[in-house]
Amino acid sequence: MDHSATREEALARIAATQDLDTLEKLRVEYLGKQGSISGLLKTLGAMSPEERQIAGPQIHALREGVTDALAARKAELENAALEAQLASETVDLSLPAPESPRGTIHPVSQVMDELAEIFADMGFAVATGPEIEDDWHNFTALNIPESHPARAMHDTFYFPDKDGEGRDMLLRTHTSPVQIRAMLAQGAPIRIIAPGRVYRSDSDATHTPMFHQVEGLVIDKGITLGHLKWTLETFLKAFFEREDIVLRLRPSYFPFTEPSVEVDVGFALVNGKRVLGGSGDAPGHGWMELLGSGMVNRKVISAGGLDPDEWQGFAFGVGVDRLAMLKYGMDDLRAFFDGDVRWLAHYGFSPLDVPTLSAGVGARA
Ligand code: 2U9
Repeated sequence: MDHSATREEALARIAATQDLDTLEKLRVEYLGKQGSISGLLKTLGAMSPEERQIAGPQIHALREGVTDALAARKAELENAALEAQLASETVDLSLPAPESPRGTIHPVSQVMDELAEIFADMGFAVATGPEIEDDWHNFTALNIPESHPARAMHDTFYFPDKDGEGRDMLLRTHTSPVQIRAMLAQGAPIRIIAPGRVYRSDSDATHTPMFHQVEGLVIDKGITLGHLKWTLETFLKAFFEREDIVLRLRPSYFPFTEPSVEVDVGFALVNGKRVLGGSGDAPGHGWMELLGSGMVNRKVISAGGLDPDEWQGFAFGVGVDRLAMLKYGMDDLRAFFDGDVRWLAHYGFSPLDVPTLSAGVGARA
């Protein structure tokens, strides 16, 4: 039997299809289980060997021709669909945004970016670590043993269960365990800042159960309090964008540093508001406590796997939320964590204003 008429008709219909759905219907009509060409193939079984020898190749050639035509048309239609999509989805990058952007950068994120920028310029890398910590990294390694009153003072959130090794697990009360992990992992010398969330069970107008800290750690040979003072002075001048920032170091106590110093910054009263800058001893001026710091305790250097006779260092800690409030004039800490879009629209920063030392770290939206 001659199948050329069937073939011509099928190829013409395939060539005329304009969409993939119609093409698929044609495929089913010819090649599906109940399809006409599949039907022809089934007739081969009832034929004599002689008949089959002639009809077999003809039917298979028909099936192959239709299969190829279907595949070729499918590729054409898919290509055309892609071309149409590409043509309709072109973007003119020179057009202005249709609406002014609504999202803003939270002041805490902005200040963290400013800190990273300022400290990077002094050769500090940013280190991060887990917020769920074990008791050893958060306390013991920092010279705060089991019985130490600082454990109670830190108002720690403990988890009810111990970890697999039977250790108490907790929400870190400071970012110090990040530095312990860095010492153990990378050895000395070290120059890092560790910014991040910390948790203390404490809540009032000036304390939230979660807040943000940045701590710094330098470990090297021959490090002194002089290096500490220069670093903090350079940081605070860059951060507050004033050359007249004056520091006062006061003796203090922290378990992880020895000696320990609290750092006050001089301020002036301008229209009843505290403005940082100038000596706190001048008339109309005062001192504001801002940072804690000190030379890293020998026991903490040892806990970090280093020899305290070979390596010395300094460390400091400061609240990021506090820094943001002081620099950008917010007076209620709790608003930081309310997620109120009106507050964010007012105090947030433009995503396009990335802090740089040349353009100023604290450019406003
Ligand atoms: C290592 C060794 C020493 C980090 C330090 C302080 C002093 C400090 C407070 C500031 C305000 C916490 O956010 S706050 O309540 N921090 O006074 N932090 S020294 O000392 C370290 C850290 C890590 C390995």
